[in-house]
Amino acid sequence: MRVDVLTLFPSAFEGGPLDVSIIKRAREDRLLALHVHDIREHATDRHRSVDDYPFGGGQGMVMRVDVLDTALTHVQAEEAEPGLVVFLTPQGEVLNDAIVRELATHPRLVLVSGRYEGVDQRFIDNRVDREISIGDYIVTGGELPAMVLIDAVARHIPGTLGDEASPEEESFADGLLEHPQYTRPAEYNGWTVPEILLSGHHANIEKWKRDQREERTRERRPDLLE
Ligand code: 4FV
Repeated sequence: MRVDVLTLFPSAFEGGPLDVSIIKRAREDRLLALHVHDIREHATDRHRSVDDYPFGGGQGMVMRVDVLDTALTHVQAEEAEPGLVVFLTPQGEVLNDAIVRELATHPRLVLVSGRYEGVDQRFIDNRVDREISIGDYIVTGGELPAMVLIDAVARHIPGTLGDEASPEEESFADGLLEHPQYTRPAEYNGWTVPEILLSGHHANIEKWKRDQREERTRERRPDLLE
């Protein structure tokens, strides 16, 4: 999979969560190709401005349609096949496991990380395929949301997780939360491990895990059961 990111802060994507562990290895193994692009390189005026005051007044600044459109056209042209354009915004569909799995089926994604109050609506109306939110709260920029999306999607690229885990057997895959996990030491501070997990009785253990997942989901996320 190829992922391009359009951002005003390319350095945010260096030396961070996309440069360690599983994602780092996926990039080294050429399972994931990440290309980060500076939107400001496509500013045309002598102040290299990428934003301006909102028409109709209001607080803050808005990112310019001409700069974003030029930047996106340039990036899309780097490959024969254009990528699915995803704009990270609080106005988007809230990201969940089903959306992550759908995005992971695309050979190329082009993510747009905004800043300021937002971007000119004409860019969204004419050049964006999907608007995605990572949750109902506001962060300072679209960079972290883009990294969250890249990390979640990359886990579904065949070979990325290796035999560590399969995305099929995890929370949300079947709409249930995960069961409690335990490991050595079996004894610590008087805090004990459920006997059943030490019993070696696989059928009983699997039933316990299933019951725990259903109970937790009922208690914590009944919305998932609907
Ligand atoms: C956001 C979110 C988010 C809004 C204005 C960046 C900020 C600023 N993006 N999911 N929640 N974006 O808060 O995706 O430009």
